[in-house]
Amino acid sequence: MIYTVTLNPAVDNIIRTKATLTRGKNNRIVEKKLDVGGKGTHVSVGLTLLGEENTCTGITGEKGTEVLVDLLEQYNVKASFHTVSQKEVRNNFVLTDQSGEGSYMITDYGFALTKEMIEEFLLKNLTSLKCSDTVIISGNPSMYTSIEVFSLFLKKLVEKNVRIVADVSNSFLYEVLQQKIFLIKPNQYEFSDMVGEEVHSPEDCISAYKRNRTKLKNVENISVSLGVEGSVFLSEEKIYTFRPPQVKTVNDTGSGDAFLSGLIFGLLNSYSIEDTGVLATAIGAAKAEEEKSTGFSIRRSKELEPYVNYKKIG
Ligand code: TA6
Repeated sequence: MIYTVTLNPAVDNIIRTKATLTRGKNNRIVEKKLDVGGKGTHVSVGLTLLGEENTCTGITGEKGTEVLVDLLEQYNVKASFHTVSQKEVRNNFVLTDQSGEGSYMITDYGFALTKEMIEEFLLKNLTSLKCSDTVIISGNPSMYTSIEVFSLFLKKLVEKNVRIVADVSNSFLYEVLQQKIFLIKPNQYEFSDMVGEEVHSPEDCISAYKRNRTKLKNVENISVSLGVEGSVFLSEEKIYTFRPPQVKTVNDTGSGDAFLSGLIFGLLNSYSIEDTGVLATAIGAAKAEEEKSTGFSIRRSKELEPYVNYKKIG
């Protein structure tokens, strides 16, 4: 079974303005909609669209959970959140306009997780976890959460000997690297922190990876996202670069999460690295063409696959 874990889920308030967003001007709203927010929730939507059964879990505030669960149900995603009384679901804001230059993401902090919340979550929502399962921790807990609490959660997963995928950053990513991890998806800045040297291009990533293999020995697969430059897939046996085709960007929010759902789908279904990377890259590009912050058109991603450029490096 696959479980996504979003430790700070959100409802995205997507606001589209008529003209390009400009300071000092009255930026008239042409459309407002709510969508699923928080990274692991997006991965669950992506996996569900790809036909991969999964359970969308996490810890969220009691107030407003029904909005988030309803939004997930619209994508046929099965949700099982641990809800904390007296807390509310986080509201994030995604501003888009017709400039085609991407979105502005304005996010709330959310609330600090405690040891008790983690223990209750594991007891109530991850009870049937077994060693062949995959747990995808995607999105950081609120930054008010102590690293000890996050580390406790990780250690409990390691004890259950599950396959762990993590898309987290900052001190949470450092914590993840202390454990045996199946896949991480850092961006180039997070990867620079991991290896302790600046990386600006796919070539920089590859040479830095080769110089720092010992530091990264716990991680089986790494996909470094490099924005428009695409991504670099790094593992002991295989190294590839993938570059997305040019698309008209409507809302790039959630493209990285959609990409991750494609990576996971390919790797867990024993696709070749080429096919996995092409699938994931086309999905990320298809997502950017959508107005909402989650979901993508499978048909459109199939159309885009032939235009994904990839290179086998090692
Ligand atoms: O990756 C997209 C997204 O999940 C948005 O939907 C928005 O909710 C934001 O990222 C949440 O990011 P955060 O790092 O605050 O959990």
